[in-house]
Amino acid sequence: MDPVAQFPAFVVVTHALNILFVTLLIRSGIEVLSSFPKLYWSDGCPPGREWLRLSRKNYGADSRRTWVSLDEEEAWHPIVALPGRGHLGMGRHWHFLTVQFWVLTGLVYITMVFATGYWHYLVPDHWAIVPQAVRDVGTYLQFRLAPPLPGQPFDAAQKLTYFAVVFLLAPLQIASGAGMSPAVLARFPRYGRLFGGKQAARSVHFLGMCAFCAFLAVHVSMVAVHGIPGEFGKIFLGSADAGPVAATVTGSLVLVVIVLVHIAATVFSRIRPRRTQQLLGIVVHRFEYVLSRLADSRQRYRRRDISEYHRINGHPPVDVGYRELAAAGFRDYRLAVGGLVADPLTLTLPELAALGFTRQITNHNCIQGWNGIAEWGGVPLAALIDRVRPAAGVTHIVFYAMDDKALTEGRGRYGYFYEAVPLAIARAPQALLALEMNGAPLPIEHGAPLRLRLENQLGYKMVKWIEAVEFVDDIAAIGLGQGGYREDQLFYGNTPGI
Ligand SMILES: Nc1nc2c(c(=O)[nH]1)N[C@H]1C(S)=C(S)[C@@H](COP(=O)(O)O)O[C@H]1N2
Ligand SMILES: [Mo]
Repeated sequence: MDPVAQFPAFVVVTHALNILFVTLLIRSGIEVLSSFPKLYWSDGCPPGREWLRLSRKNYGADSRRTWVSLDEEEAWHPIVALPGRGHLGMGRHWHFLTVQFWVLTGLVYITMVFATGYWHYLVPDHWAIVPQAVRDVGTYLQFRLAPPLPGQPFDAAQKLTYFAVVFLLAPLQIASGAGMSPAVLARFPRYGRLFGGKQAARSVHFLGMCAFCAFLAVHVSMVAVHGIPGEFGKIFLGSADAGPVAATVTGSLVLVVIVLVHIAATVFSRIRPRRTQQLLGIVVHRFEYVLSRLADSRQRYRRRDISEYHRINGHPPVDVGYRELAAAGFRDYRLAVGGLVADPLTLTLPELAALGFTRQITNHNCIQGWNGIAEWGGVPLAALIDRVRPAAGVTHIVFYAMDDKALTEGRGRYGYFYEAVPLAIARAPQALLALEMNGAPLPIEHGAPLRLRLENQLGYKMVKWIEAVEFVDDIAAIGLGQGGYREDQLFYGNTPGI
């Protein structure tokens, strides 16, 4: 096969798929970014310390009006974000669906590259390629075409760039992406430290995305410079001898199909969000559940890692009943534990604490992207589970909260906050019913008198202001049936390990 005249079929196919997947990843990633359009280098995300803020909204650490992280969300246009206009849950589903196919495509590509000997055209074998590449760039800057390396399809600048994208940038994006997953961070805290923490991983991931965009811009303009019919023939038909019309038509068709997939994904997500959540969930929820099951939390941060500032999400309950409880120091608070258990219970806070008390310093990851490290003190959930003895068929534990979102949020949503947690995840190490934060009783805004800690999950599973706990064998009839308030109302996944 003459590599100069044609690309092998595996390159043609994986290249086309790659255009689709990378553009889907960029748009859905931008959607995720829009929910917390601030970037930090250090964990804790103190307001005002971001190195980049893509939002006019700016809340200070000492703001008089209480604000929550949901207020920081932006809504960006569907042209840049998938699906756009502030649909974090959907953006995540697209991102985590696409990434699986992208990684798969990448694995097939890499395997073929090495199996076919194609790697000779991709992997530099001599340092001389660096000055050569610099010279090529100079040539292009003089509006002349750089010659390909002898007997190879690419010029030196091209070869070096493709090598960097395939073997450095793509792995960096995968690694920094994993460096943001609560399950990965919980199971392998050292891995997180490799990047300098979750926020640094997030910043690297963002900069990697910028690098991909820059590559795309240059790559596309170089295609235009070299001549579209010829380049389209090579990369979409695998042949430099294809007629210019056939090449241009085929290449354009592939691109049109890719644009149509984007439009379909955007429109479908917006008009059928529940269907999208469920369909994409077939892959994504399962992946997140398996990850959550495999990655037990083993966090042991030091006292000096504790974040000076810890963001809040969710406004406290506003009803008289809660305010009276709080005013009396929660002396009259009772936790009701029932459902499919042998020994239903009602516990005062001291009775609950008597089931066993531990402390842990762990990292809290909100779905929006911020994090914070704190010490949590309370009762291992396993102790409560063992105390009430669940029936054989129990699948989930449901935690009901005291905040009615219709009253506290003002976004037209309604209903009391709740989350259902699969039994296996509720039993996992470091699953805690927290009564204390950083050595003091839980502050009101962080969930007083009792909140959940599930240290390998995202923040929204960790119900604050818990009122009751129910053991169930089915979640379909609870709320809107998706496994939690945020799953019901914002289409999030229900065992978020990423
Ligand atoms: N009852 C209740 N619990 C809740 C929420 C809420 O709105 N209501 N928000 C969740 C979300 S999205 C996050 S990130 C965490 C935030 O915890 P923090 O405010 O203590 O930082 O609480 C979770 N628990
Ligand atoms: Mo959150």
